[in-house]
Amino acid sequence: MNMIRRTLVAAAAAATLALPLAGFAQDIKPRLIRFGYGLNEQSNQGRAAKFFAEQVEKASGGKMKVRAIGAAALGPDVQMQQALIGGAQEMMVGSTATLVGITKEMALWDTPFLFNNAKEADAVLDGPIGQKVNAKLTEKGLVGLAYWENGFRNLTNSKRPITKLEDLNGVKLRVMQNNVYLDSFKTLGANAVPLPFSELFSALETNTVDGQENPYNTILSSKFFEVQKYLSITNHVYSPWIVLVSKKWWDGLSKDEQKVLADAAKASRDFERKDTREEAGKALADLKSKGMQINELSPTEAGRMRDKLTRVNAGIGAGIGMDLWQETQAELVRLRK
Ligand code: TK8
Repeated sequence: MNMIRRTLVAAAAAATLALPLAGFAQDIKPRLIRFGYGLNEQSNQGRAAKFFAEQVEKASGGKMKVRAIGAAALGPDVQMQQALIGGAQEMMVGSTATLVGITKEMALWDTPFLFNNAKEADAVLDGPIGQKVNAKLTEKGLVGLAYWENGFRNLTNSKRPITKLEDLNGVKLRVMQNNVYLDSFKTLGANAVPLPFSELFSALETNTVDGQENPYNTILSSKFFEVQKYLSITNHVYSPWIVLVSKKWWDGLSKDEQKVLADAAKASRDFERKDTREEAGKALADLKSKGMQINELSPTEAGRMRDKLTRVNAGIGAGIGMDLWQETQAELVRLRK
């Protein structure tokens, strides 16, 4: 071997050793990941999707590229879930509530007043119970990477402030496509109508429905204040989002590629929860300044609503299995000590 050749071989070997991303597809083309979501780019969901994309790009040295596509341009939650299962789309983030038709255990998170605060939600979602529920997705062709915060949900409508249970009578209220929500609001006396989120603004605008329920952040970012006069603070349920991957596609990734996505999902979860909570802390004042009339239910009325809603709990327990239900109740008791 002559001198030049030896130097070249050594240099090539050094370059290979220095390559930190040896487990990545060495094609010229980066892996393209379509990451769909339902809210707009200016929402907390949009900001976190962008953060996730940046993390993946950085950690993979540009070998994996996330195209975050918002405003349900790839379809509403339910449609994207099917695209992931079939392998036609790689990733998404959406409400756990819209997943219940696929994985019944997800209905646990729809239990009215399950969590008293975000700290409890984080502990249960990120702990063994959250993992157990998440793991159920794999039998259905989905991989869940992290729970993000959608948030505590509150009621808005165009008819009247909801100051007591009876005020909900006959209010045509959009709910997510989920039986627990449907039962809950029927139980409260509303005329509950399931609709995908992507159809909600126009349904409110055209008075097809009178009201809806979502966290402050969404009421703000989706400009529901333009078509809703009254916001009644109920905090009736804590709603998580979940970052999902197509299992069909995931199974074809290298271990290193899977790790990049899993790590980025965790980092985006921490970013998202912090960002969401900061925004929620200011949102009420923002919504007021946009002209919304805001009221808080009196403790007595909140209690009446709570009592009525706990009646749907038996159905949730039966649906998800009593073991999971009791384990969750026990964990909450432990956390509250
Ligand atoms: C966004 C939805 C939304 C949810 C809803 O795709 O549908 O009301 O709160 O966040 O998942």
